Parts: sequence; C-alpha cells; structure tokens
Amino acid sequence: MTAEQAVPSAAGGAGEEELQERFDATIARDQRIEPRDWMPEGYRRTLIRQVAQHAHSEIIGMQPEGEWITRAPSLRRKAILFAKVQDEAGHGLYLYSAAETLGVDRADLTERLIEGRQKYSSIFNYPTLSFADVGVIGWFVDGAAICNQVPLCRSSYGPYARAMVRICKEESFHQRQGYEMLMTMMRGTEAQREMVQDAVNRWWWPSLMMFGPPDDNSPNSARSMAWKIKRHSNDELRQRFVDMTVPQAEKLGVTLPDPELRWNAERGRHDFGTPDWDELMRVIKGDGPCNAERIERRRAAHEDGAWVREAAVAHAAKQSGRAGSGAERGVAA
Ligand code: BYC
Repeated sequence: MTAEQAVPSAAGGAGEEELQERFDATIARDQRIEPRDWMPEGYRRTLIRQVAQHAHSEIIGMQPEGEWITRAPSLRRKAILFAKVQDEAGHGLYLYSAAETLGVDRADLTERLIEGRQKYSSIFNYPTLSFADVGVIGWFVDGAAICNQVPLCRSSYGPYARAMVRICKEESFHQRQGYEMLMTMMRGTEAQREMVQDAVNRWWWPSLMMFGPPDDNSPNSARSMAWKIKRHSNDELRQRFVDMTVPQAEKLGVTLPDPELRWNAERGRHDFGTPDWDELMRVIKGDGPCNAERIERRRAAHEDGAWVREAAVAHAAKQSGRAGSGAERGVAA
C-alpha cells in the first residue's frame, strides 16, 4: 500500500457536509472516531504525523539506553534495562499498528524516518554519558512521557487512545525503576551522587523541551485540541511535569538546574525558567548532538533486518498456500 492511501469509509451514501456534521457531533460527545468512520483529511493527516512520530520516538528511544545494556553494573540492572528497552520496541509496534489503521504502511513510515522526512522526539538526540543517565531517563523522560501520554488515553482516535493505555502502564513502571535506581545511587558513594547530579543537570532542560514549543509558537496545537487529539497544551503539560518532579527531586536529594525555579503560592504552581527554544529548533531540524548517529544506526538496523522481512513474507506465502490447498481438500488449516 502506498502512503496515506485512503481507507474505505462507511459513508453510507451521505454527502460531505452530513459526514462532517456526524464527525463533529462524535467529537463533541467525547466519543471515539474509529478507522472505518469518515474523517476529514486534515484529521487523518494530523494523526498520521503524530502517531508516526510517536512510534519513531519509541524505536529511536531504544538507542540511548540500549548502549548501556552490555555495561550495566550487575545482572539485575542488566535484566531490568533489557526489559525496559524491549518494552519500548513493543510501544513502537503498537503505534505503527495504530498508524496503519489510518491507511499508511509501516515500511513507508520507516523510509520517511530514515530519509529525514518525519520527526522523532528531540530528547533522543542527547548522549548517555554515564550509567546514571539511564536512571535519569527513566525518571525524567518516562515521567514526561506519562504527563504527555496519560491524557492521550482519552484522545479522540480509538486505536491511538487504546494503544496509549498499555503504554502508559509500562511507562509508569519505567519511571519507578529509574527513580529506584537513582535512590540506590544516592545512598552510595560521593562519586555516585555526583554522577546522578551531573545527569540531572544535562537532562533537565532537554526533558522540558520534550513537551514541544511554547503555546504561542505551537502551530498544530489549536487544531489538534479542537479535534481532541491533544487534550492539553504543551505549556500546561510542561507545568504539570515540573510540579510533579520538584518534590521527587527534593526527596532524592538532587538540585534541578534552574535558578528561577520556585513555588508560587498565588498560582499554586511552580515558576520556572525558559528553556532554550533555539536549541530545541536546532535539534528538531537535525542539528542535535546525536541526530546523525541515531538515524545512521536506525538505517543500519533496517538494512540488516531485510533478510528477516523477506523470510517472514516467504513464510506467510507458504503458510497461506498450505491453508489454501488444505481448504480445497476440506481439511482444517
Ligand atoms: N521533538 O505545533 P507543535 C517516549 C515538532 S517516546 C521533536 O507543538 P504538536 C520514550 C512538532 O512535531 C515519547 N519534534 O506540534 C521512548 C511540529 O512539527 P511538524 C514521544 C517536536 O504535534 C523511549 C513542530 O515541532 N512522545 O516516551 O501539536 C524511552 C511544532 O510543534 C517536538 C510523543 O510522541 C519535540 N520534542 O505537539 C523513554 C507524544 N516538539 O510535525 C521514553 C505524542 C514539537 O508540524 N506527541 N515538535 O513538522 C505529542 O504529544 C505532540 O506531537 C507534541 C508536539 C507535544 C510532541
């Protein structure tokens, strides 16, 4: 199938205007749009963009932590990290499946990623310099993912929302394992505590950038929120993340690297400094510390896996041939 090939809709002979009205009413009632329902092309395109980027982020997101699997300090930590990275592969697969219900092909989406025509989260373009980074990714990056993705469980597109339910459960577990690992390191030696603080210093601002540009510079937000694909604005979710993380940092005994960070009793929320939005734009455009390396690795994995895909297709063809001849003979396949 080619990219964005239209999926047949159950229009039932209704005109465009009536279909649009039904769609709007479904959204207004907070009900789900399902793959066979008619949907405006803009809605479909927005979802393909977001769900594909999300899937790519999960798959590319395996790399920064995956680099530490062979260097984890104990068998227990290795097993935990292995399982976490494997979960991320699973998330990518659910999300590619959700994207396919919109009439795109996963192989095509992968091509678009490798050719730089589709994005993935900026956060995965930063290097993991020490094992403490693995813990901080669990705490910050999975923590940010939870803030961003729990509302997506109520997203208006059924397959995306349902994929999010399981993903969020697993992300919560990931966040706790990261935090538990950091707790262990903070109870260790002075050198371990310094490693944790150094990782916190490097990952804090990029984690705030995961939520996207500020609301007044977020071209897609208004439309996506009207369609209830996104339920909250980028700034609102960023604020929730800060409010959630500050007490956790205090308990852990680390300092978040923002001199402007303080409780604002009037707002009942934390005030905090401004991320470097130029840096976010540079990283999104491909000029982050690890962009080239991440895409190169993804390309190599894709090329190395070609024989597996060919074998799977050949196996499926053989099986369906057998099933066909079995059925002709009246034998259960
Ligand atoms: N990085 O109008 P805006 C994970 C782009 S993986 C890169 O606000 P929107 C995990 C944006 O795409 C979690 N690009 O856009 C995995 C748009 O460009 P296009 C990944 C970004 O869509 C492994 C332009 O900037 N999470 O959790 O309304 C280990 C303008 O932005 C970024 C998701 O994918 C960025 N940070 O809002 C551990 C969540 N920010 O497409 C953990 C689902 C913005 O117009 N996605 N851009 O060319 C979303 O919620 C939304 O798409 C965003 C952006 C909040 C990210």
